[in-house]
Amino acid sequence: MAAGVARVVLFAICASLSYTAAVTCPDLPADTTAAKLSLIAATYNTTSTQQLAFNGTQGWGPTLRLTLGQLYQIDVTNADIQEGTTVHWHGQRLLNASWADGAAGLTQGAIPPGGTFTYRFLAEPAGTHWYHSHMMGQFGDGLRGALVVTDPADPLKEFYDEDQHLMLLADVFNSSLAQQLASHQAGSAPMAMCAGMDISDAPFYAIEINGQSFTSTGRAAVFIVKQGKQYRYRTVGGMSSWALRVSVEGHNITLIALDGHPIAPAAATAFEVNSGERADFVLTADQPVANYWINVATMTGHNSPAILHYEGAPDPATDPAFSESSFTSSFGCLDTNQPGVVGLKQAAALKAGPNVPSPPQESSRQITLYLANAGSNPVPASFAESATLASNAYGFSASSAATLPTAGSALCPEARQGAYCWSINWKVFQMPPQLPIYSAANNGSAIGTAADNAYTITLKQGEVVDLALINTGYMVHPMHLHGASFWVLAAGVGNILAPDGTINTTAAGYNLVDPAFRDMISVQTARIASDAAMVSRNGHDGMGTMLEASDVAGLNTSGSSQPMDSGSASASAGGGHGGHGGGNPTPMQSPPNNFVAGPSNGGHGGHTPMVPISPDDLGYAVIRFRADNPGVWAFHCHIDLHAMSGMMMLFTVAPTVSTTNTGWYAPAGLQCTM
Ligand SMILES: [Cu+2]
Repeated sequence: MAAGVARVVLFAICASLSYTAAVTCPDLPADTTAAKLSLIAATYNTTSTQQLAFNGTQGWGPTLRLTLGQLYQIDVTNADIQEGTTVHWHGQRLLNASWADGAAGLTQGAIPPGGTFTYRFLAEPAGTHWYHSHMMGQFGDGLRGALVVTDPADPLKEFYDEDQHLMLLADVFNSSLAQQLASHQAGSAPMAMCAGMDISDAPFYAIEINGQSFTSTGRAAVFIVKQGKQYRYRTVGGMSSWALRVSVEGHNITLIALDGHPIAPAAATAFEVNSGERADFVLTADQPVANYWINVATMTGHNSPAILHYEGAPDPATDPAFSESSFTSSFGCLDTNQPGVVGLKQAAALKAGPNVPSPPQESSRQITLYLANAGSNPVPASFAESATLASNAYGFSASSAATLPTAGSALCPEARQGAYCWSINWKVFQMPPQLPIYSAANNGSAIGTAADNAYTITLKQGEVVDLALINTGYMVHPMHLHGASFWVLAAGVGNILAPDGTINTTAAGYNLVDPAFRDMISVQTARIASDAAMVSRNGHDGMGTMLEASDVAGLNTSGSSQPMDSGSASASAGGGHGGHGGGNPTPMQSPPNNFVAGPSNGGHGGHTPMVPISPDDLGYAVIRFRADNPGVWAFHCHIDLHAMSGMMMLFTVAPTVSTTNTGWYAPAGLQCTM
């Protein structure tokens, strides 16, 4: 079937990125103090919206509830996934255990079919986290699960009575991530836009909450509460693309943690969550005994709700007011400035909560990272000039800068098709030819040679690093740092850089008192300065020429003949999602007016880069972290299509310890060398 073909295609992509020989992964030497768990990754259903699964479960894999400070040993077996697999423990620090980070091609090779890799790490920090495959495309195809680290001395305990509710959010598709990427590279994928902003480059099919939605499984998730009690909800943004807004009909909520770390309680009517982010909130069941909708909508307004059920209210399964045909299926494009909504514009102002460490008041290293589509976001003149300085703000050599595109000429590297190649500082990430890990086997030596396309910055152990993240386009990028949490010192829209690319800290306006501590930062889009500028937009981040849907009435049906829709046809035939009456609109079949369709890239010849955006209109965030965890750590966009197509880089924290101290090295032979 098409899906099987897609897995082969993905394997081919990986192979081209030097996933060569699969080797066995020896067991870790026994440690009797470790608590033992196991996961099995396997093909699930290649004709459904979920192609892969952990432990054979529909929806998310088993929830791992770990205790803060306990050592865990987790055996991950790959039953039959041909291109291999790995598991990343998203949000876990993995102090001195970079080898167990699960970043395929970076800290370990893929676990081959029939192979088992044993991970071992200390559970910290506490909070709501998750685990997922770190092979490209696989978490969006189903390899994801919740990981909750509980703290017996939870500083948030006073805010809630009950802590049993997990709200696991996922976007599911009728095409694999590999198919979606191929469509973009062929320049034939649909794009969702609102008010000139690029909302998603994945096709909308359905949003699942805890593995359920009217569209994909025929029923909504139900959360049971008892009147008068306060509930902690642990939300995990397991989407591979779509950002979501969550609100509970008739109830306000209070956010108490982001990415597992406490924040000062923040009341909200709704909150937004991007790919990879977690949000804990408290819901007080203080309304009349009844059923209520929990609306979970994309920013284009597609709603896939769950149900809040008070004990004593009618059974929602038989309550006609909560049937598939009775909810609001579309709100239209959502207003990102609506009062009471905590979205990424407001998240920048959220403060640290109890027990969160204060940031170091000074940094010893500043690095500027532009987030751009190398295929269509032109290089600003100031970047092109400052990148050639011997000591530039971008952490690469002047000779490396010579290989970067010049202003206005940005295009994907030859090896990447079309104009779809996301980048950091116009470097399109490619996997290094060898694992760049520090290990006893290579005596602690650093990155392999010929890894220039694997954009890598080496940090000194103990360094305090500021990253200025500059968004040059009209699409949000939820960036994730492995191996450390960071303080969000500043975020907004404007120019925070000096002409040489270094950070103008005055302009950035740091919060050095009580900034939130996170492992995700969703960087705001550039501002569309005027209606005229919006109308004149002649391209966008993801592809070349794009047209507003209102200008291409009738054109949007072109999607039905595109590669990514071949999965649509088979999924429809098998699952029959078309028959849900008043349920969610499915843009693949009936695009709403906020979707636009190709033609797109013109990457070869017809490509027209976007007009540069004024430096005053760029989105930005500045984060600070302490490079105190030796090893190799990925930094990447969590939108999987973006990471897959190049929006990734590496930080390596060089050892200052003696090479005879192998405590943080990969145990010999364990790394499944590529
Ligand atoms: Cu991105």
